[in-house]
Amino acid sequence: MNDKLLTQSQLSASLTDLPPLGMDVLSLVDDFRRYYTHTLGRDRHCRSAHYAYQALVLILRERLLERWKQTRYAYEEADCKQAYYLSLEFLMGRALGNAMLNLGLDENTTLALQCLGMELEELAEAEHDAGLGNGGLGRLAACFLDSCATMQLPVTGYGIHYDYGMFRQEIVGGEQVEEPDHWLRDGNPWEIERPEYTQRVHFGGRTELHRDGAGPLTVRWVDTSDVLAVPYDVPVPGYRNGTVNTLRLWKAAATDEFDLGEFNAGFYPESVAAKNTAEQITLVLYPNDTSENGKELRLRQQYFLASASLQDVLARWVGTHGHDFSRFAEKNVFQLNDTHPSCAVAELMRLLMDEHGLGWDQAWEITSRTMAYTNHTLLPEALEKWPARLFRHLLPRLLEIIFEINARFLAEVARHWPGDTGRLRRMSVIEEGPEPMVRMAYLAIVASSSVNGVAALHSRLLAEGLFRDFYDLWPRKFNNKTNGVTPRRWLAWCNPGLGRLLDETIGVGWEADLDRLHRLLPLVEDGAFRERWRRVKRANKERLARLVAAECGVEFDPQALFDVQVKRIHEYKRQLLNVLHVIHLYDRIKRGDTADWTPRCVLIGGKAAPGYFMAKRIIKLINNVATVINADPEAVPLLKVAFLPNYRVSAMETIAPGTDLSEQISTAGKEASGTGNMKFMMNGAVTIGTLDGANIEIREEVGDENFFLFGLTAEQVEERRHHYDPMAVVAADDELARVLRLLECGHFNQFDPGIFDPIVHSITSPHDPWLTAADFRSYVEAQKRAAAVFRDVEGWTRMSIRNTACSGRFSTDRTMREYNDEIWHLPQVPAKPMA
Ligand code: 26Q
Repeated sequence: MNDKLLTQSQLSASLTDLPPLGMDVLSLVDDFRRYYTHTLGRDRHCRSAHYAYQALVLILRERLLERWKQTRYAYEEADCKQAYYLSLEFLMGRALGNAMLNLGLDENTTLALQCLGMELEELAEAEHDAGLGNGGLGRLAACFLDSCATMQLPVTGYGIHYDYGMFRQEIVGGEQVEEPDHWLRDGNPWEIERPEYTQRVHFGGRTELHRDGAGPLTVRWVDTSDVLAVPYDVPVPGYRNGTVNTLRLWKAAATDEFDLGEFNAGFYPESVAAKNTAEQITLVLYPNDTSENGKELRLRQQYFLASASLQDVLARWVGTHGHDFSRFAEKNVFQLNDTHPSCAVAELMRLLMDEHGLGWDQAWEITSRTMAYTNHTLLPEALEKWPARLFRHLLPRLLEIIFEINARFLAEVARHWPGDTGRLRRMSVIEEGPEPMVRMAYLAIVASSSVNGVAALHSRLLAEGLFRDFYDLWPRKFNNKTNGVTPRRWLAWCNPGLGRLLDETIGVGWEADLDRLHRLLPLVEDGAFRERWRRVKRANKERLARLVAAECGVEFDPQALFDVQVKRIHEYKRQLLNVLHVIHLYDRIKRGDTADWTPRCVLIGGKAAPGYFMAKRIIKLINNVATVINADPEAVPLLKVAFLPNYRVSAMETIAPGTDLSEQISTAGKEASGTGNMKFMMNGAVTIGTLDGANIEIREEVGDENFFLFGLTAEQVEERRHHYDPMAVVAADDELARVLRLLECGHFNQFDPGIFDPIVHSITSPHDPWLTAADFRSYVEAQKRAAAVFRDVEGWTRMSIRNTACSGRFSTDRTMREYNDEIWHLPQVPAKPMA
């Protein structure tokens, strides 16, 4: 027999079955040199960190790829249920450190680089953040993916491959200037284009009824303008477990079909221009963190994501199960990250009925069993609504389906509450009026088997307030899933000093079992341990001070209290309250009221939506106040203020470990959860905060003696609104009156008279929705308590340790366990072992 030749199946196996790559230092050094010289073509004259970064990525990438394949094989063979996380945002940040850490290569790559005479930190800085998100919601999606891979859950993220992510913020003359974020300028070595899985997405056109012989009446969506969706896959490694899950990002591409009519008529430019319209869909992320109503391009993005992702899942289903959909709902679940991808509800109905021939009832059964919706906001004005007119123009078939869903839903409401027309009007998916609107949250609720909020208070307020009617109808749909953050990025990677201390004291393994941090509690009373804790914090504060010096040109003294508020700039988050306190401290310094002073460095950072006037004016105020205070020799030893430009994921990796006091000061009842609060806590910061969002649960975990609480409760806020009189508050509080006078008299805007008048007006208006003045006094008192404890070095260290020790609950591993136990019901599937 011809034993030299390989059979076809041996050949195809030998094509993809390779011996595992080495994970030892020598293999890494060898591979690095080969990539650097032979793949990237660099030599000893090259001094740029960029190519060294590229070589390092190639090393990690191939080690990810081999595990990625083993994970796919495992999911295929198990033929198990899978979940799909649909999100317009995945705020991934940098991938290098995460890949090193999760592959278990962090020590060996550091050693390999040392052998080659290079510094990891310098290479890591060469990576652009993947800023494909606005803030909390997008970063939450990224943390979820990390935890799902770590828990070996078959979960795929579906998102958009934006050419431009979140804008880069520059501060010019104290004001925000937005610059485009061309994060793909140097290419993205982490992604893999998979044109073989391209999907086609329809827009526009009209619908037609059709009957084939004696068959059922069917609908055709015709005369559409189509756009191709090309997937780019990003690997999502689990923590040292051989699993690599997938984030699939869709990029829009024009179909190659020219508009022949226009082309032949001699309108060549017009026919080519269509290409631009198609590719615009994934050009740029919308930089608003609340809904911006009515923008057609945004609705195109949303439908593009929903349609491409669902077609992808259905194509895989048909590929393995044929056209039998009877078990589809047992095997698939879609988690909607807010209403942004909620077109998916109507799109799944359309695909099942119009493309796969199912009847309404079977399609509805599948849709309503597979959809689950997460809400991230309590602000009624932030609930997404789209004009029905726009829907009809862009997605005519979807609007028909939405009307039918609504008609059947309202019939159910009418059966439940006969004659209650007020309720029908309130609950309708279509808001009636001169411009009828589609209420996306209601569509998502009606079609989902689960509706969840993101912190206990938030979920309760959804049921009692915003979605009350729906809760009355379907109480069992509603549930809470308190957010978390991944302890791999937000502790192990960003705070290696603390990580080492943990390994040496509570033992290894806390990264994937964060409740073990409780083992720190007995060490609180160990003086030598507290000293080691302080040394770690001190080094992290020095690192943060270097960042602030480099980015803001302000010197922070690491001995001082580092008081930090970083998040999107929004009135409800009350950066203004923080500034009022800073001005009050400055006023005390100028009055000589500085006995028992705690020196303090206040850092504020965050982006404002480009069209949000008040948020931008608040940024200007922070910068002006910083300029005045930092230039005053009397203030300098006691108080420093800096605004950090371009706050982003990679900046937070330096900020959280170096923070003493975490500012979580939103008006109670407005912040759905918050997740920055958890990152700070994990890294040993103490929180000053209101009873809002997850702050409540943070305080429950750590105990009220280790949390600086202030302010009205959510209930008190709602009650107070009815008779709110901020001028009376000011009249009764001389220190607040003095702060407002400093603002009014132009002390911080000598050259721009009047620019802060809108801010003074908002604080003193009886209609101020954020009740800033109402919480001023109790905030100042809480700040005084914090300052006093900080002077008691041992007392503060105890609080700091207790905060880390009690942060285990805020790991997204816990959050994902709850999603899985109560909503998804996925098996844990380990990757196939490597040969
Ligand atoms: C919608 C339509 C059109 C344009 C933009 C948008 C849009 C985009 C982003 C609306 C909202 C967002 C982002 C919201 C967000 O980040 N919410 C935060 O979610 C976190 C994770 O659950 C919570 O911790 C925060 O409390 C919540 O504010």
